[in-house]
Amino acid sequence: MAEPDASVLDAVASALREARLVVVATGAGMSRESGIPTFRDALTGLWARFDPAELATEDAFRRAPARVFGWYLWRRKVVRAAVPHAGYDAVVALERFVPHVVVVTQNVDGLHRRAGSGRVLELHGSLERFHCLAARHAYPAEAVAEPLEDGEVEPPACPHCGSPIRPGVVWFGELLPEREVAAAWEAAARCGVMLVVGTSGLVHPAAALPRIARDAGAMVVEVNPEPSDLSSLATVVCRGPAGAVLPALVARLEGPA
Ligand code: BJW
Repeated sequence: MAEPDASVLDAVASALREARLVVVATGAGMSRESGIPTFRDALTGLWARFDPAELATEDAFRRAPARVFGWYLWRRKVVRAAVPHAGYDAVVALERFVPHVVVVTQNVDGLHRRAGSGRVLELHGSLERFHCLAARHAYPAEAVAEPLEDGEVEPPACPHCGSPIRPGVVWFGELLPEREVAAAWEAAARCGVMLVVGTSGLVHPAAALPRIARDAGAMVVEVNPEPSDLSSLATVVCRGPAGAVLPALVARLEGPA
């Protein structure tokens, strides 16, 4: 896919140069060029007959714990084998040009941290954290071994209360982590530019962040090869993949103003 017009990229680069705080709000499309399927891509292989939206709930886990737990361990394996692409490096590089950069991600893959971003707020948890279903007792990730084969995996029992261990992610109907939400909402209300990268904008409350930024006067820039639910409220739309658009923006910041 071609890059957006040079004039669009120039306008965004110039707003980035002026901003004191930039929020980079990312979704699953951010990781696609690292080989991680988006949440709404159809699953392949062993998991092709399942709908992710129907696996990512407490009800699904209660009904079929081994299926849901096995699916998350398979995804953890895919993520562990993935390497952050050039768009991730560009987000890290932004920190050289903007006094404050906050990454607010819906992703559970940890790629922003692995790439080296300094301030990352994970709104939907992480594939590398676990806790028990009943009491949320933390369970060490290193105690959850990679299974020899992909497929169903019985979750271990909590050593404190015997309840099954579940992934430390936020399922539908669950509250997002309070501290991350407070920090993300504050950053959205104060930023000069928000880059909204690779999200369909379907899932709340994360989908509200661009509107908060826009209402507070920020430039909201959508980076996505396809239109999304957020396109109409974006100030500027960069139609293209994260791995091309974000490095192109940083290249402009590196050049003469
Ligand atoms: C590229 C690209 C490339 C491709 N470069 N881009 C208000 C209105 C309506 C409903 C609600 C509402 N408030 C709350 C709700 C209910 C619900 C909700 O939002 N439902 C909607 C589906 C309608 N929300 C919740 O339940 C939330 N909790 C909550 O609100 O608590 C309070 C409450 C409690 C009880 C009752 C009611 C309220 C929790 C939401 C948790 C979401 N969790 C998941 C799973 C996490 C664990 C896991 O990964 O398994 O998070 S769902 C899933 O969707 C995952 C994602 O983080 C999230 C967002 O998906 P995302 O990132 O946008 O990905 P995709 O796949 O949708 O889009 C990819 C995009 O990338 C596309 O646009 C592509 O074009 C693009 N792309 N290649 C750039 N190379």
